[in-house]
Amino acid sequence: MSEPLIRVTHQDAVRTLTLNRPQALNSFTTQMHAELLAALEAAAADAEVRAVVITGAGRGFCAGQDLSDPAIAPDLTPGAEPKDIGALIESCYRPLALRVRSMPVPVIAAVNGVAAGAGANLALNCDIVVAARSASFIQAFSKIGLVPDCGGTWLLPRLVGRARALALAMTGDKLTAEDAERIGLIWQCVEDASLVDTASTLAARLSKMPTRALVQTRQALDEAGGMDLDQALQREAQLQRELGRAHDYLEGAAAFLQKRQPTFKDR
Ligand code: T3D
Repeated sequence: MSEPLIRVTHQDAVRTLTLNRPQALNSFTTQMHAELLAALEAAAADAEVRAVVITGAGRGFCAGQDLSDPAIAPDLTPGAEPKDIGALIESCYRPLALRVRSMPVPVIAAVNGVAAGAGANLALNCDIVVAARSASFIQAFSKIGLVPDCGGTWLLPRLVGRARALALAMTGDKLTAEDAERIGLIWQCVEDASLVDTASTLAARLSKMPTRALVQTRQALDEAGGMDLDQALQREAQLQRELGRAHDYLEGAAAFLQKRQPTFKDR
């Protein structure tokens, strides 16, 4: 039997999904897309899962689209009809970015090596990005005549501002993990040997927190980008009204007052 392109492991309430095409730096084929989406759907549907970690096998995190995939690679025969890359984005990268961004649990990217093109933006769609010091981020699209996809045009200016977003996207230069942390593209750069431990400790910690509130925090932050202050304040009131009636708030407040550890369960 052939190796799965997404390795799925589970420890306590944490589901880890490992991109598994190390020989091609875990670049995306349509099969890997299908397996990753299915693994994310399964994690979303499983009430036992309270945090997800996405990482890569081997020396890379993900080098974006597999440019040699016959379904996508340009046909170099003179006069050949160009392939419809937009259709690939619609059928694979758009569902992937939307799925990661709407997961009902926190999602951590543990970036173990180079993250290029859509691979970089897969990581940036995650809620918290931790990267090994030897990892790097490359908006490789401009080098092959494309624009950032997998949400890159939306994510980059929000994360690092228009000036840095444009420079990263136009030059396609490699950004080290250390610099990615410095400019606020990612949360944390750690020593290579500490990556797995840092990501799993963080995921375990988040898995014990009030999941619904964490996920609504992500949604509120994303929505607030398109709102004025008063709209954001109204949305906050609406969310607090809903969360204030839920188990986790009552448990969290009671545990604080009773000086004990809370047990959260809303998802
Ligand atoms: O159709 C479309 O393009 C639409 C989709 C768009 C979404 C996108 O993601 S566009 C961006 C696609 N990605 C890239 O352009 C990145 C291409 N890769 C690289 O520039 C370099 O590989 C890296 C900078 C990421 C890493 O460089 P390095 O020197 O560490 O490794 P390498 O030797 O280049 O790669 C190792 C192997 O992985 C190599 O195979 P080999 O020679 O050992 O058999 C290489 O060909 C393969 N590989 C790396 N990236 C890809 C890939 N194979 C297919 N597709 C890749 N994207």
